[in-house]
Amino acid sequence: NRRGSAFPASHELATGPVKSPPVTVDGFVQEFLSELNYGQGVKLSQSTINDQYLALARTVRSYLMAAWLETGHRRRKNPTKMVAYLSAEYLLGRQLGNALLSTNLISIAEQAMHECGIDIAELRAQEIEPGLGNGGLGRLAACFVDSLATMDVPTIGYGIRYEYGIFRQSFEDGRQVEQPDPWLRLGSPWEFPHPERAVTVGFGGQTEESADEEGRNRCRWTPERQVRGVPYHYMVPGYRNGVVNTLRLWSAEAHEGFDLQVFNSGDYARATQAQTVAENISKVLYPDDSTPQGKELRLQQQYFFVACSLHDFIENTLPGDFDLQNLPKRIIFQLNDTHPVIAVPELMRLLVDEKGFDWDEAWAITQQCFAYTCHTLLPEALEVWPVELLGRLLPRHLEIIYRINDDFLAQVREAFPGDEWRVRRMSIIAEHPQRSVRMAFLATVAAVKVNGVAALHSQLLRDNVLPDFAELWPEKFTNVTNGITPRRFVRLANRRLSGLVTEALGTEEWVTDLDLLRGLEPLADDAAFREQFRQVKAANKNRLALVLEGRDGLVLEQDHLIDVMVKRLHEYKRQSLKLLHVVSLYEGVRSGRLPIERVTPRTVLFGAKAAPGYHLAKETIALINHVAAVVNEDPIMQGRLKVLFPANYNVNLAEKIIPAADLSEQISLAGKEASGTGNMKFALNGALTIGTDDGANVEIRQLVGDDNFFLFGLSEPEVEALRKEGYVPSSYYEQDPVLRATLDLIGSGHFTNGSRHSAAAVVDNLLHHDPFMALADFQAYLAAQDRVDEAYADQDAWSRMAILNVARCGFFSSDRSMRDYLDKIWHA
Ligand code: B1N
Repeated sequence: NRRGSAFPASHELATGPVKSPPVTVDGFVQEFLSELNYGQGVKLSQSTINDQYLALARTVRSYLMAAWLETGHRRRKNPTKMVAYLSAEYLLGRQLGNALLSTNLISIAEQAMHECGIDIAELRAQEIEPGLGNGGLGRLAACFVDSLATMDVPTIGYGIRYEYGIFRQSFEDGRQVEQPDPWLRLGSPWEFPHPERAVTVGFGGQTEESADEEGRNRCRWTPERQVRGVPYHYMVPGYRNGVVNTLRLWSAEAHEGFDLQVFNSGDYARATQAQTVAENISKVLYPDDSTPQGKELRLQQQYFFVACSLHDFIENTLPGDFDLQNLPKRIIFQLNDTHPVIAVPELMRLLVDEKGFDWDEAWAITQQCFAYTCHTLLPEALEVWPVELLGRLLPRHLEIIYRINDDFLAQVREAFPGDEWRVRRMSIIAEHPQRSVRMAFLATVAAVKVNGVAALHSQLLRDNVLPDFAELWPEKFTNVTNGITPRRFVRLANRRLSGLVTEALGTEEWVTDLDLLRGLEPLADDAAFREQFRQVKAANKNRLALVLEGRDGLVLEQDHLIDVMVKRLHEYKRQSLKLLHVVSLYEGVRSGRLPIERVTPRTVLFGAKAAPGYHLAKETIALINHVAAVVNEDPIMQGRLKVLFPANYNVNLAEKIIPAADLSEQISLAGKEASGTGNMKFALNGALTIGTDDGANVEIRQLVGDDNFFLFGLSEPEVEALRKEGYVPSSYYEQDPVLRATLDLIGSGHFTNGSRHSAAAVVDNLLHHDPFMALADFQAYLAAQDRVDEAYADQDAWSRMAILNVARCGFFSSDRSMRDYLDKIWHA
C-alpha cells in the first residue's frame, strides 16, 4: 500500500460537487440520480424500491465522507488517548434515518425524493436493521458509540460482523418460531470492507518453551489452524458536529480459500470444508440474553474478534515506531461484560511472546489498559469456560491465565495470611462442578476499574457478586448509570415531541444537552402546553396504529390507555406477572367481582423474544398469545381490554411503540435487573412508569419524584429476607382469592382450548417454584395498577406527571454516561 506524501497536495480531495451540507434540493436530486444511474446502473423509471433505497443511502453517506476523512486525519495528526470499546454486540437499528439526522438532510432528502416521485417513507421502510445484538447490552453499545462521536471522543468500536443477526420471530399457533435474519441480502450500503487490512488469528495447536538470543526462556505458540479476519468499517456520525468515528466489525474468512486439488478431484464438500469451518465463526449471533451457553463456537467468536482488534490497534492504528511501554497513555479497552475478556491474556501474549517484554513489565502495562463493565447480577449469568475447552482452543492463553492467577493468589495470601478459604473463593480457576475459568474474576483482576450499570446494581455487585474483590480493592469499584441516545430515541423516534420541546425551549440544544429539558418543568402547569402534549401522544398512537395494522394486521384502539411491556422474555423480568394482571381483570369481569364500568379501557402491548432453548420463556409467549386470543374476542369485555403481541420486536418497532405508550412496565424482581434502558426511553417520551425498586428504576423515581412514579413490590432487602425465611409461593395462592381465581382460570385450560396441559408449565412453575416471586408481588402490583387507573382518569393530572417525567430525565442521556466514563474511568 502506497501511503503518505508522495501524491500532489492539490489533489488531496475532489473539488467537484460539494460533499458537505448545506445542500440544495436540486443538488441532492442530482447526487441521487447519479448514484442511481452510475452506481446502481438503472434509470429512474426502471428502478426498484431497493435500487432507490441503495442510491439514497449512498447519497446520504457521501455527505458524511468528508467528515469521516477529516476526523481520521485530525486524530492521526494529534494523537491522544483513545477509547476502544470491545463488544460482542451492537444493536444499531436502521442507519438511514440517523445519517439523515446527523447531516441535517431530513427535509432536503424528503423534498428531493418527492421531486423524483418517490415516497421517502417507502425507502426508509426498505432498510433491514443490523440486529447484531440481543437486547439492552447490544443497544447500550450502539448508544455509547453515538454519544462518543457526538462528543468528539476518539473512539473505535470493535465487534463482530455477524452474517445473521438476532433471529426473526414469528408465531405459529401462538408459539415462537425462529427464522434466520439474512440482513445483508439486499445489499449493505453502510459498510466498507477492507480486505487489505485483514488479520490472521490462530486456534488450537501446541506451545513450547525455548531460549531466545539472550538465553531467556520464551514461549512459542504454534496454532493448528488459522482464520482470516476481514474488517468492515461503519460510520458513526456525531450529531451535526463534523465528526464521524469508526465502528470496525470483523468477518471471518478461510485463511487459504479452498483446496483446488480436492475440488478438481470432484469432492466439492471436502474442498470447501475448511472454508465453511472458518466462516462459521462470524456466521450468526448467539441468541441468548443474560445467560451464556458455554458453547465452543462462542469462545471462538470471542477470541476471534478480540485478537483481530488488538492486532489492528497495535499494528495498524499506532504509529510504526510506537514504544508499547506507553500503551496505557494511548488506549483504554473497555470490556462490555465478560464476552471480550480473553483480550487480557491475548495482550499479555502479544507483549511477552511476540514483543519480548518481561512478564512483570507486560502485566504492569496490561493492568492499565483494561476496564470492565459488568451487566448482570444473576450468578448463573457469569461466564465460565471449562479449562479443558479453553486449553484445547487456546493453549497459550490458558497458561497465561494460570500464571496471572498464581501471581494474584500470592497477593491475596499476602493480604490475608492463613485465609485459604478466601484464596479458594477468589481463584480465577473454579474447581467445581468442573475446572473452569471465571471470566468476571479475570476481568476484575486485570481491570483499572470495574463498574456496574446503575447505582443499585453497582452496590449489589460490590456486596454480593464480587465482595472479596471489593474488600481487597475498594477503589477499583465504581458506578456508571446507563443512558440512551436522545438522537435516536427522542429526536428521530418522536419528531412531534421533539418539535414541541424545541418550540417550548426556544432552542434545539437539548438534543446534545439533555439537562435542558428541565426548562419544561414550569410548562407542566400550563394547560395549553398539556393539551399540545396530549395531541403529540395521540398522533403517535395513530402512527403506531398504522404500523401495527400494516405490519401485523393488528388493530390498536387509539383511545385506550396504552400499557407496554417490551423487552427480552426472561423469568426475572416477570412478563408472567403482567399476564396475571391481565387475566385478573378479565376474570374479575367474568365472575362479577369487577363491574365492567370500573375497567379503564386499556391495551396491553407485549413485545419479546425468547432464547430458542429457554423452554419456560417460550411457554410464556404461547400463553400470552392464547390469553390475547380469548380476551380480545370475548364480548364480555366490551372492547375495554385488549392484548396485542406483535411478533419480532426490534429497534425499529421500539421507535414506533415507545412514543405512543402511556404506561411503561418495569416490573422485574428487585435486585435482578442490572439497569434496564427501556425504562429510560419510555420516561423520556412521556410515559409513566409502573415499576419495582430495581436497576435504574430507582434513579428514575428519585429524579421524577414519588408522586410521578407508580412504585410497588418488595425491595431488594425484603426479597433477601423472604428468601431466607423460606418462600412458599402457594401460600399466596391460598390466602388471596383474586390470585387463586386468576391462576385457576388459566390452569383450567380456559385460554388453551380446554387443555390444562398447555398452561401447566407456566402455572406450575409459579405455584411451586416461582424463583422470581411474582406471586409475592401480585397484590401490590394490582394495587399499583388501581392507582394508575385513578390517575389516568384525570387526564390533566396525568399529562402533568408525564411532562415532569420528560423534564426530569435528562440525566439518562448516554452523553452523561460517557462523561462519567471519561471522568471516572478513561481519563481520555
Ligand atoms: O444489559 C443492559 C442492562 O440494562 C440490563 O439490565 C441487563 O440485563 C443487560 C449475555 C447479556 N446483562 N447481561 C446481558 C447479553 C447477552 C449475553 O450473551 C449477557 N445483557 C444484560 C445494559 O447494561
